[in-house]
Amino acid sequence: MITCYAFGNVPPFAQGLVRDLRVRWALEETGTPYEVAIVGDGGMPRDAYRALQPFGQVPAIRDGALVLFESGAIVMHIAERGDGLLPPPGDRRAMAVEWMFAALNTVENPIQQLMAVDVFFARESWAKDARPSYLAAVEKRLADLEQALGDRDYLTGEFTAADLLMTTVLRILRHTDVLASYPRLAAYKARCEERPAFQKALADHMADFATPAA
Ligand SMILES: N[C@@H](CCC(=O)N[C@@H](CS)C(=O)NCC(=O)O)C(=O)O
Repeated sequence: MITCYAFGNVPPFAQGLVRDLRVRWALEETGTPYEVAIVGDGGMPRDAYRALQPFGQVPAIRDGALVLFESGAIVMHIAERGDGLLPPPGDRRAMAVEWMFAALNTVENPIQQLMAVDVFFARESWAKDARPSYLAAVEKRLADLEQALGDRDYLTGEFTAADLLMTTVLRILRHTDVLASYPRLAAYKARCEERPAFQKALADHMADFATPAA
């Protein structure tokens, strides 16, 4: 049985975005049995948790003797052991893995930076000055991503772990209306979010917070 570590409480802006959602979604898609262990807020003390996750961040998982951190590595691990998130080894799998890295390295970085100036540093004057350039960087990535997606339903044609990760990355923009300018991306994100596995993962993720968003 896999144990997925998640925070017991986060501010409302983060609920529905915390990266254990990626892990829960992958576990649900593959039908992998799992349990959730809460970190902090009456669960596992955060100091002790650092033995599992060197940066004190979630997610991490325990799978037998294996402890893993980094949401991308965890999703890859789950996808390799279950069915439905990665094609068999070969060219199609390589392309799915390519898009997993694109989601986390190329698309998430500018989106996370925009989130930082909008939320974490919202009161700083430098953040207000810098926002237009952070926004422009996001818009450039989204335009290129929409172009690359073309008229396909999913990044490589079939739903894979890459779409799972990309969807959770695009969700980080929910405090803005940026995605509305990219209708094919917005439809792509909605298509992925409609999946029953995502809906179950999101409901459970939200239910675990001690202080739910109003
Ligand atoms: N690259 C890491 C990022 C993990 C991460 O940033 N986790 C956030 C929650 S979504 C966290 O634990 N933040 C608390 C902190 O950094 O202290 C991953 O994908 O797992």
